[in-house]
Amino acid sequence: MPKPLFILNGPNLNLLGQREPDVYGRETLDDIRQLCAQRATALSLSIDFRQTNQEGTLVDWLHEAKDAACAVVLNPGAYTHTSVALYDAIKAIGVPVIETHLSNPAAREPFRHHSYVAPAARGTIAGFGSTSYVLAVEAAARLVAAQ
Ligand code: CA2
Repeated sequence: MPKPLFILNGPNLNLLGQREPDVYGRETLDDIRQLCAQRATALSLSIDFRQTNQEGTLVDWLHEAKDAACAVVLNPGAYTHTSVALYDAIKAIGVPVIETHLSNPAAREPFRHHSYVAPAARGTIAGFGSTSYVLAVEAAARLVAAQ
């Protein structure tokens, strides 16, 4: 078994399933955790699934991933559009990071069109609801297998 796949979730994603189902779907973050765990197990990966509302905690977890994770699936939430600190952390760790979004920010308000994370990430998956996470787990498994 390789090191676990970190799946890191940023601010307000703990509220999933309670508000804005038209944008983010009806599933809770725990539902998404279970989907990811099932897919990861089928791909012989383990996951470490976390959520925080704190930008600095996401930075700390990315630093931790440097030695402890095979890859990172990251939904930075609104920090996608504001955080140079996340860009710097991803650049610093040398572990592939897959930027992942439930919605398609490019099709939403203009302030969501820029991502500070995208230029540092290995790639981005967005717009498929909870399936974005499943696709990101699959992409991570391929990256790990190719390493
Ligand atoms: O589509 C995504 O996954 C986002 O990362 C979600 C962020 C948003 O700021 C990004 O532009 C795109 C927001 C997550 C907020 O989640 C909520 C869940 C339920 C109710 C309200 C917000």
